[in-house]
Amino acid sequence: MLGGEDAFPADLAEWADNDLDGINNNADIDIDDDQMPDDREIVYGLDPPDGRDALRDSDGLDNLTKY
Ligand SMILES: [Ca+2]
Ligand SMILES: [Ca+2]
Ligand SMILES: [Ca+2]
Ligand SMILES: [Ca+2]
Repeated sequence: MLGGEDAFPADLAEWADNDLDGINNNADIDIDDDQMPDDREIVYGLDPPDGRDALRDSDGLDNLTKY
């Protein structure tokens, strides 16, 4: 959970855009643009705002390939 951080406090519909792709985090299914949806990152125990973790794995296969 990213609780509480709102970069646009004046606009309740506007939230931080973590990956700066023009889609606010609350509407963006992939907030780090690593091509793995955030819900899938959570399933794999990854960090949705971390754009590098989809390519980081312990078994030699990157998580993006497995996805
Ligand atoms: Ca975004
Ligand atoms: Ca992602
Ligand atoms: Ca995105
Ligand atoms: Ca990630």
